[in-house]
Amino acid sequence: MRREALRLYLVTDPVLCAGLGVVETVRRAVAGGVSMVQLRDKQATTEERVVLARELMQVLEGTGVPLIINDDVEAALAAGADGAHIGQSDGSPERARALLGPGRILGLSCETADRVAATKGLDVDYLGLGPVFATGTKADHEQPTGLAGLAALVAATDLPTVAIGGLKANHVNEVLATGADGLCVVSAICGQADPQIAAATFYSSNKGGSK
Ligand code: TZP
Ligand code: MG
Repeated sequence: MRREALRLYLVTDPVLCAGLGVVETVRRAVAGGVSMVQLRDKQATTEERVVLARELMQVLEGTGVPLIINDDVEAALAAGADGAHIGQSDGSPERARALLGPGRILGLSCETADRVAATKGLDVDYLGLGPVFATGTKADHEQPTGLAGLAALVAATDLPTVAIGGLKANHVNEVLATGADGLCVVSAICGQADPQIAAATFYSSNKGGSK
């Protein structure tokens, strides 16, 4: 996969996206510059994820924006999505890669230096690192890394990396300064009045406030 695809990675949340819906949120967010999309719906069945993934693939057709399915390799395969993303308790990366084959994208979440070290030799395409900051979007998330902790995790791998957790448009410069390839966000785009503007704010010169 291209590292640039990780520049602004949108993870969808069906509750936060309830107003516009996941499909319309993604359509607008991609128009605003989102470079990769992950369908994440913890409550859905594999069949429901396949249906939604197919709708999202229509929206993404011709954009070059990859669609990744969270936690559900079978749904990714059945829908013909670009890949899957797994966490530390979602089955082994080896199993996921064996099912996905060599051509699809496999992402893995890592929260600690030990977990990053354990990816050595694994056939994964990118690492999701964090949470960088505490976030209300993920219940029971692990201890936040902070920006310095993120930098240490990035330095411990040659794989492409994307930072996640509590990230807003005003964090772009600090996150990229750690060496991460991009930012992964949920609430900074999902549930925003205009997901296109929310996405575009990340890489515009006006970051919508300073911090
Ligand atoms: N994994 C680690 S933090 C997180 C996930 C899925 C949620 C990030 O959500 P937000 O709203 O961008 O903080
Ligand atoms: Mg998971």
